[in-house]
Amino acid sequence: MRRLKLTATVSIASFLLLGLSSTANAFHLFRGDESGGCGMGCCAANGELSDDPEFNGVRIHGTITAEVAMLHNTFNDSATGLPVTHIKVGEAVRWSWNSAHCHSVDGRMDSPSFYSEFRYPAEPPAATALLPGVLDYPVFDPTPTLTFVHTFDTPGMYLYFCEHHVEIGMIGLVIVDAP
Ligand SMILES: [Cu+2]
Repeated sequence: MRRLKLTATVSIASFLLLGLSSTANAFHLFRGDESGGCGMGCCAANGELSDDPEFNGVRIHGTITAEVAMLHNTFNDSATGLPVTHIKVGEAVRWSWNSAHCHSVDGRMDSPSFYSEFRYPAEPPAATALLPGVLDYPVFDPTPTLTFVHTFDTPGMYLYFCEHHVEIGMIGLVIVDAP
């Protein structure tokens, strides 16, 4: 009887954990393909991504004056602590993947537009998971291995989002002042 109870308890616990895990995977723990390729449009990448112009194989950026961390499902500007970034024309913003998960910086609804593409770090930062194998919830890692840099050359307000997490509020704003 006792054994039966124990088995039942373990089964219920496993069911709950499995349910939680698969729901979470479907929701926002998605990280593409574990083999380092692409999964559902999210591909592995490394180093610095940019859509700034290239000259002789080198990306030409403005001075990077703002840093935005991509956390669980938010954009966090290091200066404001909010998903709001304030710069001047000609300056650049650097976004960083601070965990192993899929994100994008998608500003394609504005003009001029910007887009990082949908990526996850091929060499994930050494972020520890909250409950490894059960809830691979990312803990902030200050040493990102994947970043995206974009230089803003036109004053204005630029609303952007992460295409994977937009429905749970992963939206940001860049305000670019005239010089
Ligand atoms: Cu995201």
